[in-house]
Amino acid sequence: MTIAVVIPCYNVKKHILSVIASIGAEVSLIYVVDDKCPEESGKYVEAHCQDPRVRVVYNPENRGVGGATMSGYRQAVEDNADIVVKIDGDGQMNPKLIPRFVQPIIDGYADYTKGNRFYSLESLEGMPRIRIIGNTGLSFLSKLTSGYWNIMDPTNGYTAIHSSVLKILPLHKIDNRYFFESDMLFRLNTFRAVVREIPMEAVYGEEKSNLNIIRVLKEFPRKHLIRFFKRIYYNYFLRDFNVCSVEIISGAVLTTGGTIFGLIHWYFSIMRKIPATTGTVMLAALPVILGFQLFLGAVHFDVMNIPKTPLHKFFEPNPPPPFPERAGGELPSPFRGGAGGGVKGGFYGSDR
Ligand SMILES: Nc1nc2c(ncn2[C@@H]2O[C@H](COP(=O)(O)OP(=O)(O)OP(=O)(O)O)[C@@H](O)[C@H]2O)c(=O)[nH]1
Ligand SMILES: [Mg+2]
Repeated sequence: MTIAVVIPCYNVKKHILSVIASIGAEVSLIYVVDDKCPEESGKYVEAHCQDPRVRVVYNPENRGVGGATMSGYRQAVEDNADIVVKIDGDGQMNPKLIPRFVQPIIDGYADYTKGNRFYSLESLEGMPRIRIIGNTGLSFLSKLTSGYWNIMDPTNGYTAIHSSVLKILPLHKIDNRYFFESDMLFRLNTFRAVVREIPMEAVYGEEKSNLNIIRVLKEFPRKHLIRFFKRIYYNYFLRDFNVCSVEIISGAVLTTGGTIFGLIHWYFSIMRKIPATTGTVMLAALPVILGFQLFLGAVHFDVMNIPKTPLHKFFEPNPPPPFPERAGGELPSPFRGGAGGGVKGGFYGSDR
């Protein structure tokens, strides 16, 4: 199992060597991605770091944290890494936690793991208040957009991914700037990859924040909205058509129909100064109420529809032989214990 670490670097000269030095022996490849860094972090690492695992990748132009991470991902896939971890170069992410992030993937419980700074309430004390409020709002938006209703802290950049899943992701389509972590979640959901969260603490030290809140507020809601509609279209109309799709269509027809009917009759009753009859009011209100209930049903379906069977297992180079070929030709039963029998690691388990 080859574990690689990608470190996007932009003005992190002060921290990068100590970040690399704290990466444990479980990691065999380290990609330092110089994102056209004005401080030339890449050259600095080449000159001052003797670690044989380190390789510096240079972006020809500044692409942002997402673009830098993608360059590292591509190189790691090319070098046949099995799991690729991403940590920042500014020392905010403790490399000692890497084993925590890769273990669920090795054990077959996840395709992608990401940090969550909201587990420990104590650790939140160190987080700037504006960031807590912003993150809570963004987390809810991200649940809608990505379909991972169980995931908090979507902008957390401490992540690990199985390379088989990395290979099927359209890396060129993923957002290059700060939206990239949220975009990753959206893309992962379109493949029904399993995402798990790892509790972690963020360190907010003396480093200067590069995050522009005004830009985030301007950019994120629009990007989330576009991806939300894409996800609904992909998951409920293109790839599947199920009870949720019917609820969405009938909910939309009933609420818009009821609203239009109600507004027209409201207008006429005001113009003619004649109050609408109970029947007219009912004909407007009932479809709106029913439509809203149908939307609620669709949301409930979507929340229950979180992917649960890890995807990377299906890409194993040597999949287990079909059941009858196993020990003694006897059919293993999931209801019988013992060697060779039953379901292993939940691979063949239900997805729902
Ligand atoms: N700001 C910025 N960071 C980049 C860029 N390219 C790569 N990075 C790296 O991406 C990582 C995350 O960037 P940060 O600016 O620290 O983002 P953040 O951790 O979400 O925000 P802070 O809390 O302000 O540190 C760091 O390792 C940067 O060095 C870029 O163009 N701009
Ligand atoms: Mg940072």
